[in-house]
Amino acid sequence: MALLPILQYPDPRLRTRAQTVVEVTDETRQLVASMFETMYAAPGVGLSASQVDVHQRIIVVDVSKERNEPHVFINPEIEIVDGMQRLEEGCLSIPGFYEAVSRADRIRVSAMDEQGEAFSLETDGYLSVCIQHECDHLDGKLFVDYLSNLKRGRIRKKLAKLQRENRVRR
Ligand code: K1U
Ligand code: ZN
Repeated sequence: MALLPILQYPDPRLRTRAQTVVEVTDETRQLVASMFETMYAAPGVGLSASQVDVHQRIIVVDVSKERNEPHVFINPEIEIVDGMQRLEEGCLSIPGFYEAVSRADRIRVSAMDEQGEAFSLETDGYLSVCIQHECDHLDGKLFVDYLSNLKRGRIRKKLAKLQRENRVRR
């Protein structure tokens, strides 16, 4: 297992569309273990392989308070079941910024698990939001893309300033 560096917005690699996983191997399972380690350390409630510069369709999620309900989705496909919700979202690639985004409430996700077995899960609320956010990453989409140009521009400027300041301090 290893802590993996997380790409920071506006890194263009975050816009890459991830490839379908053809076979789940020991290498896939090692990547998943490192993604969980990285997500828990950040700390975060989800992480996509895209954010650690591995462009394969893999996401990990754990929205439980006790941090003991890990979910792995390989090649996830989302079907919207019903409803809409609006919750605040953050992103480990855009640290320090939280904004409300409207998304589907109840969804069904079909995917493969770490053994390569197909499964599906129906869920809503925070877990649903987090899965949708992570699946967006696999398509090169970020939560700031749902915001107005004005809000996105402000976030970009503030982040650039913070990144400049960090570079000077080091
Ligand atoms: O994809 C990511 O960058 C992870 C992101 C997931 C997410 C958060 C909120 C709504 C939708 C998706 C994060 O985990 S940001 C950090 C965060 O929300 C958090 C961190 C520690 C404890 C609780 C939440
Ligand atoms: Zn994110």
